[in-house]
Amino acid sequence: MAADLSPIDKAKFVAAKRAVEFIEDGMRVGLGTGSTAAWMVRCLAERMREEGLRVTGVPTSSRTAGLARQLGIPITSLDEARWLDLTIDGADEFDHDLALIKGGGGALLQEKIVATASDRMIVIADTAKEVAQLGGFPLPLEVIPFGWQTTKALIEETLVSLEVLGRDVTLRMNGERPFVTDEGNYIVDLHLGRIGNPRQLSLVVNQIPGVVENGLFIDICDIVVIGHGDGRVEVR
Ligand code: ABF
Repeated sequence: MAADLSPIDKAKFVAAKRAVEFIEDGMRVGLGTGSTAAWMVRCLAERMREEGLRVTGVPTSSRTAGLARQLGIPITSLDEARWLDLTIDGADEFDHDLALIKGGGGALLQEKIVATASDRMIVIADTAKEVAQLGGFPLPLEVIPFGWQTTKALIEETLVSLEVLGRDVTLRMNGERPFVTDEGNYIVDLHLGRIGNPRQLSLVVNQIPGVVENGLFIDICDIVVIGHGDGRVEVR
């Protein structure tokens, strides 16, 4: 599976492969979204084929559901599973407290619900995702389409009141149209540069009417598995 991979894909692959070793027979597992998580789904399918491992997956997006079905991994809904043993997902950034920015792929809402409903969450990442301070990657907020421009203005006002420095807030587009999430919502991206107090920001933006959820994952991730381009893996 790993033949002829670029260093970045190799890093994602080795992190995914190592994380899949945490999965035990009979587990209910949250399946993340993104290119690193896609490697994890492939590695899981391989273990299930080769070792007869039985797992039920709960996908965090229609994309991941499609991939899992294609690879023969049994999937169910979170409502059916209720509680999960483990979720494995990618991230856009992680810091030394294992706080994360997620949602670059637009699946942050399902990802946060599924990760929160799991006994443990493992993030798989390449070395480029590690940062001293979150915020270099734009922070996604999922917003209801109704009145989104008002919601965006309220977000901007909130950033001013918090004295957040970078305050560029943009609607995520898909060509000429707004990007639409699996839940039918829009995403606005906050280009902040750095986030001084992620916990405060996460609580405050979620109070704004029209904001459904934000991409800060705090006290949710338990372990980060970091892949290097030369095939080394670190578990933290
Ligand atoms: C998901 O996919 C996200 O929350 C994050 O935005 C993205 C990471 O993608 P990749 O693994 O392709 O870098 O995990």
